[in-house]
This record gives sequence, structure tokens and C-alpha cells, in this order.
Amino acid sequence: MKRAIAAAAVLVAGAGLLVAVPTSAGPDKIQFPSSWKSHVLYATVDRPDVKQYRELYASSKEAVQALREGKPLPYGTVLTLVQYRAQVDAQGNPIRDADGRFVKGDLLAFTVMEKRQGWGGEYPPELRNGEWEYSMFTPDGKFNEKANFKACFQCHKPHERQDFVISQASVKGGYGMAAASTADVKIAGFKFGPDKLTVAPGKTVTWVNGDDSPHQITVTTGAQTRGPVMTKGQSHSQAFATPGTYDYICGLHPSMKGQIEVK
Ligand code: CU1
Repeated sequence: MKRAIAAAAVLVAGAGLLVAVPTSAGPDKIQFPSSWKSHVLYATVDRPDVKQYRELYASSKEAVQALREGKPLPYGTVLTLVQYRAQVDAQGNPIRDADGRFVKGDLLAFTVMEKRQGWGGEYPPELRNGEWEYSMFTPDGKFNEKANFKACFQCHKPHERQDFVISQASVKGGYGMAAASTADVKIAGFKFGPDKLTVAPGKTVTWVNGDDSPHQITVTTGAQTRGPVMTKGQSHSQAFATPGTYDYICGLHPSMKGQIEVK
């Protein structure tokens, strides 16, 4: 009897703790979505820059519907990004299947974003992603405490208008590419086209992002300049007044390289 009372007291104390202690922000709020295989596969992504093949799962049909309609996702939504190594040939280049897509190799990691009512209030406005939290897990479902969670918030922040879900661009139709006709450099498949461009001094160069993934023009020659993060269909323009050779990369995917020659 004594033991039962003690146990009850512990239970009450535990419940009291849950109520009294304010929730703290952070990845530990998210549990590993062990049933991810039964979630809805809504997109697959080839990532040439890191040689990965990725699958994107949503925890409900309603969440996928909201993505398609460009609406905020329902509370309780869990989006799971499953990252695989892309299979490569003898030269280390990713192998492509009959449809030109990457082929799934070893499982590398899980990255999860989850939205619950009231989450996120602890973050400063410049970092907060609405009511989303992010977490990362190893292939065997263990929490990856070494992950840089701040980077999740920073990278998703420019996608506020699509409820911070970068992959919405791959699901939602109707993204106008009208700006593409004004592009000097088009971005497609994680490549700049052309990757080398020669212009006269004073010319304004316009880049247009045709990828579902965001990109960011970052000129590395001279004083480094970082353009805004471009989501799909967005453009960035920058004038080059002084003759010279200017190297640039994508600030989000530094393996993407390009060059502007001004002469
Ligand atoms: Cu990029």
C-alpha cells in the first residue's frame, strides 16, 4: 500500500512537472517518426551537389493537399526527409535510371520537421519558422545531437510564404517562370547556364532559379556579396561595373560554381 501511494505521488509530481515547466524550444520536442514508411510519399529529389537521392514523406493526406493548394499545413503535420546516398559510377558520378533520375543507395539520415500549435514562440523573430521545429536522426532512428539545427531555421526562413516548406515548390503547380525570358543565367539541376558569361562593363546580370530547391548567388571575388535566397521562379540582378573576372557560387550549395567575365 505504501508503495502504491509513493507511486501515485510520483505520478502526480510528474504530471505537475509537465504542466508547470514551460516547454523549451528545440529538436528534442520531435520524436523519431518510426512509422514514416506508412506516411505519404509526395516528392523525390535528386541532389547533384551532395550526390544524394531524397524522399519526402508527409504524415497525412491533408498535409499533402495543403501543400498542393499552397495553404498552411495542419497542426500535427510531420514531414520526413529521408536522405540516401546516390549510387555512383567508377568516376564518382551519380548513376541515372531510365527516367534520368538518381538511383537510391545507402540510407544516410532522416531530417524531420513538425508543426504543432504554440511551438516556436521562444525563437527570435528573425529565426522563428512559425510553429515548426526541426530534428535529425541517424539511419537507426537515434537523435543526432551534432546536427546544426539553427541552419534548418535559417535555410527555411525565406520560404515563409509557403509555410516554410521548401519542397512545396515541387508539389504546388502554377509557379510562373515569366522572368525566365529576362534571364542571363538560368539555374536548373543545380547548374548555372551558362556557367561562364562575358559581359560589358556596367551590365546588370540577372539569374533566374528554375529549381525546386532555393539558391543564392554569392560573388566570391573581391568583397564577398550575398544575394537574397531565391525560391523557384525568383530572380536576382547584380550590376558589374569594373572589368575583371568574378567567380561566384551558390551560398547554399557551394559546389555550384559560375563566373562572370567583365570586359
Ligand atoms: Cu543552391
